[in-house]
Order: sequence, then C-alpha cells, then structure tokens
Amino acid sequence: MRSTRWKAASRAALALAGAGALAAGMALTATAPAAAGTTLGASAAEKGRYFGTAVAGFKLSDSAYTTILNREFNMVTAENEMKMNATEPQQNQFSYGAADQIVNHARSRGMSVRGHTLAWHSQQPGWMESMSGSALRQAMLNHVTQVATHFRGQVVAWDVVNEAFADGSSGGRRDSNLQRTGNDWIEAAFRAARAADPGAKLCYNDYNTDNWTHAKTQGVYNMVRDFKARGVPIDCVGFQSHFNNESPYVSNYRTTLSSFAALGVDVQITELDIQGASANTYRSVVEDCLAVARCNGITVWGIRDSDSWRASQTPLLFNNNGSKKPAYDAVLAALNNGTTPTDPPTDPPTDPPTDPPTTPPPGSGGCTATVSVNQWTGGFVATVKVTAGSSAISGWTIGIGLPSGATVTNAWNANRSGNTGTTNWTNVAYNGRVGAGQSTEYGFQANGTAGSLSPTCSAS
Ligand code: 9MR
Repeated sequence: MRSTRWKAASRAALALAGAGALAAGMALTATAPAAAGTTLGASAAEKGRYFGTAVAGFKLSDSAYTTILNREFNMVTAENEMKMNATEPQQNQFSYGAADQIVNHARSRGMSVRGHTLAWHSQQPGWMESMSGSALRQAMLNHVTQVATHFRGQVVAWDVVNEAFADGSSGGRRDSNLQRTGNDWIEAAFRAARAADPGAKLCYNDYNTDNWTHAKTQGVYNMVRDFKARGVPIDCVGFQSHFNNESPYVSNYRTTLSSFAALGVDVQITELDIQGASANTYRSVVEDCLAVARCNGITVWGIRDSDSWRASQTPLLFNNNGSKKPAYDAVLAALNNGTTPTDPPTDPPTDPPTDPPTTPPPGSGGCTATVSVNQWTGGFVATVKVTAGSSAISGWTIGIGLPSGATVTNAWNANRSGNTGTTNWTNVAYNGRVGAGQSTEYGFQANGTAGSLSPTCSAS
C-alpha cells in the first residue's frame, strides 16, 4: 500500500494541474512520451515524482508567495510548525494550529505534505531540553505517538528522526540528550511512528550526507542497512542537500542516492538549496534524482531567495520579486527531459533474512517474555521481548491478559488472536527462530490503560 501513495499523490497533483492533466497522468504507468509540464509540480508528476517546498505558515497571507506556491508545487513541508517545540510547547499540551493551517492549505489544493520532524536534538521545547534518561525516552515516544496520530492520514511521509549523526570523521552518532537515552532511541522512535500512522512513509533525514565518501554518509548508510536487516520500520532516507561552498554538490551524489535505494528504501531530496543557485548544479541534482527509480521527490527549502534561511546566498529558484531564475528553467527542463522510470518503485520485502537452519528439535528449552509499556492518557504501546531459554526455539506463543477497557488497535512483528481480554500472539515467518539465550521483539498499540501486564511464553 505504501508504494502506491506516492503515485496517488502524483496523480492527485496532476488532476489539479489544469489542461492536459489527464493525458499526462497516463504517462505515469505507460511508456508514452509525457507532455512537457509547465510547472515544477506537474513536470515532476509526469515522471512519477513530486516537487515540493518548505512553507512558513506566517507567509500564507502573502499573495505573491501563495501564488507561486499554489502554481508550482505539489508537496509541502512545514518549515518550523511541526517541530517538537511548536507541537508540544508544554509537556502533554499539544498545539497544532500553525501546522494544521499549512496542512489544510496544501491538502485543500491537492498538494501532499511531508511531516518534519518528530524527534530532533534541536528545537526541543524547554521542558524537554532539561530532561534525560527514561523520562526523556518516554516523553519522546509519547511525542512521536501523539503527533503522528494527530496527522495520521494527512502526511505521506515523516522525517521521524532528524540529524542524529555527527559531523566530521567519526561516522557515529551526534551527542544529544536523546542519544544519551540509549543508542536504540532512533529505532524506538520509528516503531512508535509506525504504530501511530501505519500509512505514512517513515524517513531518516540528515544534512552533509550527500557525498558518498563522507564518514557521516557511511554512518547513516550502515544504520539503514542494519534497520532493514532487523526489520526496524524505515521506508525512506531524506537528503537535505544544503549545498554551499563548504559543502558543495559532488558528482558522486547519484551514487549516494542509488546506494541507499539499493538497501530497499525510497530516497528523497528534502531541503534543497544551492549557494548562488547555479543552473548547472540544480540541473545535475534533478538528473541524479531522475536516474534513481526510488528517488521519488525533490523539495526546495523555500520559494523566493528572501524566504531562505540563507537568503544572502540567493540559493533558491525564484528571486525576491518572485521571478523565475535561470535555475528554475534548468530544473523544469531537466524534469521535462527526464525519462519515466522503467522500474517503478516497489516496496521491498520487509522480512529480514531468516537464520541458517540450525534449529534443534521443537520444544527443547522454553522461553520467557517481558513487556515494557509506553502509556499515555487513553492509550499505550507495549513492546514484548521474547527470549529463548537454554536451547534455540523455532516458534513461540505469547499470552497476555489485558485489563478491561484495553483494546488492541494495531500490532507489528507478530500474529494476533483476540484484541481484548486474553490475547495470544505467535511469531511471524521471520522471527520464530530464536537462538539459545537470544531475544526478539514485537509490539502492539492499544486504547485504554495497560496496568501491569504478565506475559506467558511457550516455545515450539
Ligand atoms: O529553515 C528553518 C529556520 O527557519 C529555523 O530557524 C531553523 C531552526 O533550526 O531551522 C530551519 O530549518 C532546518 C530544518 O528544520 C532542518 N535542516 C536544516 C534546516 C536549515 O537550518
């Protein structure tokens, strides 16, 4: 289902793109030559992609701004309004007005929305900045769950975690209060986001990850590879692509995009701007994206140069008067010249590789289960850890009695029978085999209050 959402978004944009939209829409699925689009969004849609921009909510009253926004783009990212400090200014008091305004503006005009961002070391509300340890971990997961739930069905993709890797040569994680809660904070955030909005693509997003040879790029690549191998729910990687003299565009960018795509994730260019707005460099970036079937969209970080966080670098496609710059023409031409991908994006198999067949006879050794709960008012996420005893097991069944009023709404990495009272859970194809003393995890989301849960485990 998830792979079709991008096409649906492209088609929706095409449907609003005016004359010729129907004919152009057919080019998404056929090899017929596409008509040249006259706007960034329509041209990208003809190639099965989107073309987006960051939007600042307070500018929606500027008609020069909205004229370009509404004409050119079919994807919108809130520049600041969905960040943690904007959406949860006081703990457990959520504030969605500014973000909702952007979402409504976009969706009522047939544009899609990228969510940015659920968990980040920066732009945290004050109450969160001073937190640490398990209290911070729980607060972060609650934030992810609440915000992703609020926007469920309205955003096609989330930057679940933003900028978690360090600059420089280490290739490791950036130090932050979130990182200090444990290295698994990123995967915990992804799992909570999947539970809250199973229909959204879940992305990791970062900057200075464009150059394939950089340690930071390799660090993120290794994390994504590991997530895919272990079944952590990640669908996409966002490359911010803020190019400037210190961090220039390099020709191995296409290698970066295609290498990540080969891991089985979509790739997206999420915050593009280029110091000086070289038409050639913008053209190269578009061509690189079009060359990678799973590069499904480009977002520029603002509309006019004056809208840019780096306005003095004049890095965008429109000048301060709203006129198209040479870079705009280069981007539009590259979109129109590009070929329709012959290998349309498909969801990769999500099952990680199964263990080698070294499992001993069934039933030898048993298992145990423990459960950890992330409770908020009215609901919770339970993560169940299944641990094999002194021998490997080839399958498991977990029983969990839920208190009255608790109802399971969603689950991952296990088969379920029952959603109230006594619930039984069995392994899925890829996580039944657990080595002696080793563990696997599954989870579920429920309405109500968990209380104390006492899982039983039987092995097969
Ligand atoms: O463009 C955003 C600017 O208005 C904010 O002041 C700034 C605060 O951190 O964030 C800018 O957007 C950033 C984005 O959220 C993440 N990647 C880097 C972007 C530019 O700083």
